[in-house]
Amino acid sequence: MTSKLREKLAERRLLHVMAAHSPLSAKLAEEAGFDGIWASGFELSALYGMPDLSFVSMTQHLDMVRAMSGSAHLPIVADIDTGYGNAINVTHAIAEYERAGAAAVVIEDKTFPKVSSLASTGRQELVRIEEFQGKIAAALASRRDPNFVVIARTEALIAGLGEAEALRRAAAYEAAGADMILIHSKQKTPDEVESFVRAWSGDVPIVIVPTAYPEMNESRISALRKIRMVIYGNHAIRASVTAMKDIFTRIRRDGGIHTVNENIVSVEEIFRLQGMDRVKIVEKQFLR
Ligand code: SPV
Ligand code: MG
Repeated sequence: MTSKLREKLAERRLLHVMAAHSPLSAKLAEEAGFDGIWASGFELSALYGMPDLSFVSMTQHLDMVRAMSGSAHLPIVADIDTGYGNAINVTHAIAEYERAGAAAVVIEDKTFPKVSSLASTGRQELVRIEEFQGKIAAALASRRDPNFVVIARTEALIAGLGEAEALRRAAAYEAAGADMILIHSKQKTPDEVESFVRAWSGDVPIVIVPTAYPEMNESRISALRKIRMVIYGNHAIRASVTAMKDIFTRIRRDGGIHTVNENIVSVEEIFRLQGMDRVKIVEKQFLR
């Protein structure tokens, strides 16, 4: 999958990466035609009913990456937050994520434990630039496959440090060897990110997560020419919650499942997603 992601990146078009929190959601993203899976820390935290505050452990996240890579055929971009510690911890994390089947990692320049970037209030502290360069260098030195992509994410705009600091950090992370730069923003309009992208004079391409500024659609992203990956950061878990809330409420309101049956997928569709057709073949072959 690492070479598949590199091949897609070499096409020099915008790659569309959808968040997933389970093998099932990863499979649905694949069927919908996305280029990759975002193994989102936010989504997995929400799946466990927990805030995105480094509560989910590396082992829990790795288990999910492993499960998703076993069932979907798309490259996985793993959200490894701050790298689970310092540069030494990063060397361990990279080896583990590569082994688990990830094609790329995104590592962010916040302090551990992190606070969800999208939280309206909260501590958003960054580590020193040199320290984060050390983490990037550690990630590059520990990957066994040179095609494994290391994406450096700066939270300078999230931390309110302004565009100049964001550009300074992005340039420093490129100098440390990052393959791509993720610039994150939680402003309600695309202005902040568009301005950063226009000012970016580095050689490596940019990744964005436009959750907070949804009017930044794909034609607007492509017009900037420097963004090579858009991550839809939490739309799998939000879509699931929307659907479950609706159906659960209607079942309680209507006193049964009779009114919702037409609005949810059939059991046969779930059988299909579970791969029950394969089970039938194996049954015929081996059950004697
Ligand atoms: C995630 O999906 O876990 C992310 C993106 O890191 S965000 O929640 O917007 O920070
Ligand atoms: Mg995250």
